[in-house]
Amino acid sequence: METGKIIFKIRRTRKMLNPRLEKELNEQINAEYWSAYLYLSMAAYFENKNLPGFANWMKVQYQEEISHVLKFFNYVNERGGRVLLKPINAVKTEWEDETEVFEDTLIHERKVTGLINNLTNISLEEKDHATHNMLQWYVAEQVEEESGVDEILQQLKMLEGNKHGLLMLDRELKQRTFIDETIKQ
Ligand code: OFO
Repeated sequence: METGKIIFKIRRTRKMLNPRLEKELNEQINAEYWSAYLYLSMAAYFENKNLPGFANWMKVQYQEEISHVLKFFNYVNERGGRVLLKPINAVKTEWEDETEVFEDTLIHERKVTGLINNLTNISLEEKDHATHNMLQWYVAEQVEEESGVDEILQQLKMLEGNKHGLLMLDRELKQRTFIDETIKQ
């Protein structure tokens, strides 16, 4: 048998990922990429407003989303599935103020939580316990995402546009650094 045919046969027999989940996981890779793109757009907005701390926070958020993409990417491949990248839709580029950015961020993260919960439900319906187990990392991550964003949003609301307070918060957000939480598991 020719080498190409052997590889083809091995690849076919290696496939373990449920086709419905393969499709849904590909959708989620796109959604996570869109999240990254959105946060980079928010970072650009803050850079333009001379708020380097806010911009830094969003750039770290961008890096986190890319790590979420890669975790799904690696998982699909590990299970013998096929990653098919789709186009990334355009994102918002202008906001009223810092509070509106974080309101949008919280709305977005709640939406992502819904997507993760939906994927988890599908993994249970399809009795795919490996995918269900992998998704638990994202379930926990979404709790952290929502609570971290909400904390900043509440602080912004308390400031009510106070410039000094805003600069203090900017200094605090500058401290955030990227830690790849996906490799801890
Ligand atoms: Fe990937 O957690 Fe935010 O979107």
